[in-house]
Amino acid sequence: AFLDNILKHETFREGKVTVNFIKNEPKLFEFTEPRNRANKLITFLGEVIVNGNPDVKKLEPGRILAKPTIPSFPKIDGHPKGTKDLLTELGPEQFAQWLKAEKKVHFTDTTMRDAHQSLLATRMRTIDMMKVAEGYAKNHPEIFSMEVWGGATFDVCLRFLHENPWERLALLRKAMPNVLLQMLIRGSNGVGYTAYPDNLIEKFVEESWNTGVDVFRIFDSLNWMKSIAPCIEHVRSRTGGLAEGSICYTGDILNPSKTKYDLKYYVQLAKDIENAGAHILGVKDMAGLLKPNAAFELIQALKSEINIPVHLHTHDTSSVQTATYLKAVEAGVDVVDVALGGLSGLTSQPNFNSVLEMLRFHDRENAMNTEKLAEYSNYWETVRNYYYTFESGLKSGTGDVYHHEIPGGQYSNLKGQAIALGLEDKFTEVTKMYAEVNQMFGDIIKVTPSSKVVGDMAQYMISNNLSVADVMERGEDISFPESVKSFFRGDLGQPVGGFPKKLQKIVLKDEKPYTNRPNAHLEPIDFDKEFKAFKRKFKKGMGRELKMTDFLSYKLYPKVFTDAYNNHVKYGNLVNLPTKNFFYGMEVGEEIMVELEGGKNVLISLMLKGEPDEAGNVSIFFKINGQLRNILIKDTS
Ligand code: 3PY
Ligand code: ZN
Repeated sequence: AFLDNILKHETFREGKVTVNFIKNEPKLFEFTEPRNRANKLITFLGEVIVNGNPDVKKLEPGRILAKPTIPSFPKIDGHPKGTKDLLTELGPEQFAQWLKAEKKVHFTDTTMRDAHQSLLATRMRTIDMMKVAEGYAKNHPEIFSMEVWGGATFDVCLRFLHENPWERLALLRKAMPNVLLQMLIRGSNGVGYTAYPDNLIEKFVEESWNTGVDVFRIFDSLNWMKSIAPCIEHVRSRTGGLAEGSICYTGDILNPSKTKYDLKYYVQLAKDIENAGAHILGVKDMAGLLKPNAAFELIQALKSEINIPVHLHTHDTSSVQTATYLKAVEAGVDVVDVALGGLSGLTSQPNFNSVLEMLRFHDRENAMNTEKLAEYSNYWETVRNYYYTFESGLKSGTGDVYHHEIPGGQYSNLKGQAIALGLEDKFTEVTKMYAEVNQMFGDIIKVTPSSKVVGDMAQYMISNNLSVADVMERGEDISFPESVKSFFRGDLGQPVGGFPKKLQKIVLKDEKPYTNRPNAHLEPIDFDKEFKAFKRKFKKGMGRELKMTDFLSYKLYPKVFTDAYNNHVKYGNLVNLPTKNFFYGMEVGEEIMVELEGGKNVLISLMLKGEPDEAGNVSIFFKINGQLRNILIKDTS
């Protein structure tokens, strides 16, 4: 490539080469793609081979990572007509009416978002989704929607997977052009953990639609309409998609002593969401607290009090949520969320394959090819094994969830942390403290990010041996976790019934909380000016022009984006690296085919891995398309 650069150089071709030619022409060292890309790729592989992927433990000896079987699909041009086609044809308002008039129950498949967020710490990589995306959309065009984006996936893509979340969305859109793609958005908190300027969220919604999102499930972690309503408005004004305004369900409407979140409360909130312009009402049971009989009452009331379709989401932490779906179906729910068998159950969604069987011959049955779906379930079960280091260790359902009310995603995280620290026996203590902190905070809605505040406080109290009484009595001397201060300051909005005043004073000391929208305190983004500055700052580029979507990633997560950018400059695009090699490197003698950005394939084999020399450098020999390449990697272990 170096010689190639010399031969192609103007000075050389014109015969004007002097002794300093090579020294003065840094361009000669800029190797053209794809050689440069392959070099970057083996640099990453070398790092993982020598030092491991910092995100995982080394592959445990003896663990077999079997090759998953990809289900076959009809080799047809184009995709069979699905819900996305219907949305295009009808527009969101009429589409919602169509959905409401449907007799059969519909399904959202969460496998590619919430299921792996809740079971595998959100680590599912794009390549494993792409292997089945096209076939799935061709085999199952009758699916209502595929939840594929938002929630924690955005952050984790950038932070841990070295992937661009926007690119994931665009790829999935291309593979599944016929069915609705769905995302989860945390109202004014977007896909982050704090409030952002309104015009940033607006732009984010617009670009999400442009890249591929059709259904926006919008919630607020305190059920605060002032955070939900503006986001519904963004969807209505900036996209042709569906705004699914959602209520987060907590407590138990069947329990007469729990009066804060009763049926009346939920029905009123649903009406507010409908009045704010939502096309669909989401009922987001993030902890899986909605019991079967409560579901019947709630869904029946909602169906009679509002005029938009109702979409139910739950987590199977208790392991009885399939019964909840049966009751909800009988009460007239329009859509329910399920995950393919291999990634279902426990803190994830109920099992799609089993829910279909449960409803076979029911008068609201939505018949699907269950044999084919079983093949997809098997695919995910095999793929799941590659992510075994992210499993939480949870083995069975738990009835305790009705007491501590910890959301599915958070529960597996906390449990995993406790197991990793050898504090499994302390986990019960953490969950009990979580419930106590919730009461101390005034019994709040707990879902990202408010759930994180409760979790942080519970862990802080356990590790500092503090009781609720200690906090209330000697709180002046306690320096509270940052997230707790921020919550009581009003950064996440206002909880139902307001903040407990005494505790708020203890936490904030002399700081004054605000009571209006946190966004009102944030300067709007000057897109023209800041986007230009952004392009200057990251001018090394990513082998392509920087886009508005990159800028949005940066504004949402400045540090995470900057790290991801630097990684990209160093390692290139890693999205096509097989998952086994991304996490666990390569074995000597192993040979892999990787598609480089731009479509070229390279064959990479690991020939030899040396021992660290005196300086700690390890020499690694690869073959790239048959040519030997040697790199040195510093052993930092
Ligand atoms: C998220 O906000 O990521 C959630 O999944 C909340 O349940
Ligand atoms: Zn969920």
